[in-house]
Amino acid sequence: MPKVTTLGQFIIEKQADFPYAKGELSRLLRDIAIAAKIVNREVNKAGLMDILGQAGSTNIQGESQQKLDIFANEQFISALTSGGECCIVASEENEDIIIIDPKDRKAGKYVVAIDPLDGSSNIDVNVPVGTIFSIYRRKDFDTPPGLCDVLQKGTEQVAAGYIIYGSSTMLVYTTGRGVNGFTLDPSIGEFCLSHPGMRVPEDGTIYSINEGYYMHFPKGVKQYIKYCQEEDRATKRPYTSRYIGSMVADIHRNLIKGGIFIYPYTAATPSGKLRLVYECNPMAFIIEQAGGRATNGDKRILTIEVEELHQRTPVFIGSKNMVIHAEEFMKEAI
Ligand code: AHM
Ligand code: MG
Repeated sequence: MPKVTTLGQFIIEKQADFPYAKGELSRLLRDIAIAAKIVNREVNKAGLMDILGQAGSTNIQGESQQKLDIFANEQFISALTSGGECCIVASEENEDIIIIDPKDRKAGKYVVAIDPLDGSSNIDVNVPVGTIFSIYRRKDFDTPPGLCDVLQKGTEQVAAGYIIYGSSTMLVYTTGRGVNGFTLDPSIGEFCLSHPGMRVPEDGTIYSINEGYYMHFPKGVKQYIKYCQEEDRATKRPYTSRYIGSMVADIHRNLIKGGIFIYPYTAATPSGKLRLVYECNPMAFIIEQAGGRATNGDKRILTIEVEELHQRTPVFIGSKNMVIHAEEFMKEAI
C-alpha cells in the first residue's frame, strides 16, 4: 500500500524546521483544517438546499438554514477563537477585527486574516469556491492586541493558504518553505499530501481576467490582452482565456498549469476589487513561494503598506515571465 501522509502528520514533521516553535502554529493550521472540513461538508450539500430548505428558512429538522458564507465565517471564527493560539481574527465578512481577549497581554501570539468563502456567488451554480487565510505573528507584545497587529505588510506573513472546494477539496499552504497541497479523502476524512513542493511554471499560456470590463481597463492591460490574442507560433499564442470568477480556483489552476490572473484597476474601481489583507497578500505569498510573481502592475504585492483593513489593490499574479511581461505593457502605456 502506498504511504499516505496526512496533513496532521506533515505539520508535525515540519515543526522540526522551526526549532523554537512550541507547536502553536501547527495547532492553528490544524484548527483551520478542521473548520475547512465542516465547511466542505456544507458546501457539498449546497445543491440540496431546494430540497432541505432555502437559506433563511427552516429545514425539515426544524433548524434554521444559514447562508453558506455566514456559516463559513462562523465556523472559522469559532475554530480560531477557541484554539487559544490566536489573539485576533480579521474576516472579510466582518467590518472590524475580532480581538479575542482585549485585556490579555499574554493572549495567543498569532493573528489570522481570513476570507471564509471567496466567490460565494458561484455556489448557486456549482462552481468552485474557496477559503483564503493568512497568519501573522503579533507585532507588539507589550500592548494589548489591536489593529496595528493586523495592518502588517505581506512580507511579515508566517503562513498562508487556501482551501478550494472543487471537484475535489484541496488545502494548499506555505510557511515560507515552499508550497504543499493536500487533497481531502472523504472516505477517511483526512487531507492527504497529494501535491508536494508545488511550483508554478515560469511561462504559461493561460490568461485569466474578466474581459467584460475591457472598455474600462487601463491601456496597458488592453494592450496585453491583445498581445495574448495575437497569433504567434514561437510564443504559443494565441493564449487560452480561462476565467472562473472565483479567485482561488483561477489561481489554483494557473499554479498547476502556468498562467496569469489579472484583476486591474478600472474607472469604476480605481483600486481594483480584490482585498489586500484577505485575498492578495496570502495568494501572493503562496505564488511567490511556488516560484511565481505577484505585483499590482508595478510594485510587489507583499511590500504594499497596509493602511486599512479592507484595502483593495489591483493584482497581476502567476507565472513569473507572464507577470513581468504584463508589467512591461503597463509601464509602456503610461
Ligand atoms: P467576493 O470576495 O465578494 O467573493 O469577491 C471576490 C471574487 C473573486 O473570487 C473573483 O476573482 C472576483 O471576485 C470576481 O469578480 P468579477 O465578477 O468582478 O470578475
Ligand atoms: Mg473574497
